[in-house]
Amino acid sequence: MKIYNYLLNTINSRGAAYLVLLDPDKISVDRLTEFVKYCERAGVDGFLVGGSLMLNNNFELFIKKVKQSTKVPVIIFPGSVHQVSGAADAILFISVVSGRNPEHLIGKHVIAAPLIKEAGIEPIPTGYILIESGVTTTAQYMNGSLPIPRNKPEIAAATSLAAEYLGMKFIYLEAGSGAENTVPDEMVKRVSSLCSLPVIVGGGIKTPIAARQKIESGAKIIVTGNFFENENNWDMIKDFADAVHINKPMFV
Ligand code: 1GP
Repeated sequence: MKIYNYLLNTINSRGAAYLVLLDPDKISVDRLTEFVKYCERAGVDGFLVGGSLMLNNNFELFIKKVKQSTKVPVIIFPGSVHQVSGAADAILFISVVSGRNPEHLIGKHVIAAPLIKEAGIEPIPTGYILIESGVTTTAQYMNGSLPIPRNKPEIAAATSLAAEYLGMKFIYLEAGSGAENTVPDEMVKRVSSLCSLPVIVGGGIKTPIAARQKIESGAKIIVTGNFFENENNWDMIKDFADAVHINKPMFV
């Protein structure tokens, strides 16, 4: 429970937590150390590592490199059962509760659980909820199930409550990497008010203002990935971190 508690403590002390997603397929290994150090200096609270596809075979090496470059936790955000490594600190043990595909609700988990035990990393049970966000995202396509319509916050809220009753520790409202539209603020509000689990929001967040709006709607953890795959945006990482850390004034 070390990393789970770290995230809860960060939420308590900073108002919310900010995680940066590193997709091994999308970030050049040459600039990885520099980027990770840059993020840590800017106030990023941890890293998620993973991707819906894995086009290269260097997952373990990638995680080791991230771990060597930072003191903040490195958490696997698995796109498949092949993304398990003892080099990380924890893994989001995600069940796609928005879908009705048994493989992504429990099937893959049966295969992954013994691997996680052997790797000795902390599993963090997370109810993962795909939200319609414009064009079909890779996450939606790979999952093979319908996302929740973006104008149906009540379905997202009821799904989150069910995940809470099933014993999940976090809810992840996911618009999908590179989404056209972020998870609607109204949906974040409805989920956060019905369900008492901390809510993670990610997908398509491209401005500090958008990140702050999700926090003001009740999100407790923000994830960005795509936006910083463009190196020209790196100097905005601190603005994102400050926007998320609602206990601190913004842009100081
Ligand atoms: C995807 O929520 C994450 O799983 C991050 O999305 O890459 O669009 O920031 P972006």
